[in-house]
Amino acid sequence: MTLTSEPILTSGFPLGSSAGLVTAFEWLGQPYRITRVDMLGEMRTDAYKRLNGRVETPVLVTGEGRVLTETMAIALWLEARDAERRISFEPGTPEADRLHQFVAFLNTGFTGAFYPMWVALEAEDATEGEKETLRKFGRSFVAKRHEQLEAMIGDSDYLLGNRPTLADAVFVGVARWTDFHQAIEPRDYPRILALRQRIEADPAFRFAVAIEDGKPAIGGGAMKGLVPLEDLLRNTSGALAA
Ligand SMILES: N[C@@H](CCC(=O)N[C@@H](CS)C(=O)NCC(=O)O)C(=O)O
Repeated sequence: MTLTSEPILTSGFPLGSSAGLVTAFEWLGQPYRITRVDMLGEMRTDAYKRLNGRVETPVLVTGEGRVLTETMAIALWLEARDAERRISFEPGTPEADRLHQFVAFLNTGFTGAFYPMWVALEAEDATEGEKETLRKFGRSFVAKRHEQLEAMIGDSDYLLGNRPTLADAVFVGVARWTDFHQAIEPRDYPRILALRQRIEADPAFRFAVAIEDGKPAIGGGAMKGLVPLEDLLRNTSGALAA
């Protein structure tokens, strides 16, 4: 297999935040491919470490074969290609500034709040007491960021008006972690809950989850096929990100 001119996005499973960016690609509607990455297994290999030295998903390989990591960088890459402004706003406008503000908050404070809970889950050497401390702090961080996000949400259907944008995509990839960790009571944050329910019912997100789960899925037609990780790694050695 050789890499095509279509960009390739990794979809990390289980429960990768990258499902948000897959959702964004679906909403954008431009051709792309997906490489599924088992974050508990094949992501830990030396070959993957050469793709992303921080051993994380998401990773985007552009049509030119450049490797781009970090959710925010990939979101801005999508914005730059969204000439029809389906999921973003004209750069330089107040709406675009606000979109960046939401994406930054979601990708830093909101996403980061869950990290103690992931650490508690994965820390093999931690005592039960240490894990409980991590979970306790995690729950309070997640609750604080939920309160803040709840206050940021207005009366519109989506974060920035009545159509979904990159901000909604970044949100939906992460917001579901509350269920897995049972970090907060979702009904305490009715605007966030309504937003989640709206986007989680969207065919684009349902497609992203089906791909994550390894189920057959078609999507809106922009996704042109799956690329095995070994092919992606073979074809990107020599074009790696920092
Ligand atoms: N700063 C990175 C963080 C990405 C991130 O946290 N990825 C998680 C999955 S959603 C990951 O790969 N974690 C690796 C691990 O759990 O070991 C970004 O925004 O893209």
